[in-house]
Amino acid sequence: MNTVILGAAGAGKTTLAARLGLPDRFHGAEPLAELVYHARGADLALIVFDVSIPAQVQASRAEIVVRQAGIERVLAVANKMDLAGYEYEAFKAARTVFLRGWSLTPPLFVPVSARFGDFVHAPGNRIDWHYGAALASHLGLEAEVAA
Ligand SMILES: Nc1nc2c(ncn2[C@@H]2O[C@H](COP(=O)(O)OP(=O)(O)OP(=O)(O)O)[C@@H](O)[C@H]2O)c(=O)[nH]1
Ligand SMILES: [Mg+2]
Repeated sequence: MNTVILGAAGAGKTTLAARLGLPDRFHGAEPLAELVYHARGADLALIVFDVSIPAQVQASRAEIVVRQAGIERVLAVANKMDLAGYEYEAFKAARTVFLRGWSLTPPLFVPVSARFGDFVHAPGNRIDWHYGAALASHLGLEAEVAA
């Protein structure tokens, strides 16, 4: 699967890419046309945002890239949950702000801490209110992780 990681500068893209073994192509502040050009052909976009910073504008930028590059699948990665005490309320509030900048069908949101690994390869025990799969499962990386 060809995956691109989008998101604001400093949102945690490099940290997450390293954990998942994915290419880390963007720093977040590139012109949109450049992002679109390099994201073409991707099957999946991970849109990483920092839950401690309002992500509305970043969501809009990412949405343009996703649409213009023709990327079919999107996952919104609510990162730095550790900074928010792993609290559900913080996740919900950050997701609401993200969605203010998003007009396509809402993506699936996965709360993670790229720094500490919660919900990256496995859920862990600190985010106990989210019942979805860890990111790696969504990316079909389980086999490689287990190997
Ligand atoms: N507390 C916390 N810090 C994080 C987390 N993920 C990343 N960071 C920190 O946030 C800073 C930016 O992380 P990067 O992974 O470099 O973010 P980036 O999106 O690649 O940044 P640019 O490439 O500069 O756009 C670094 O100091 C990371 O250690 C996280 O889950 N929790
Ligand atoms: Mg980076």
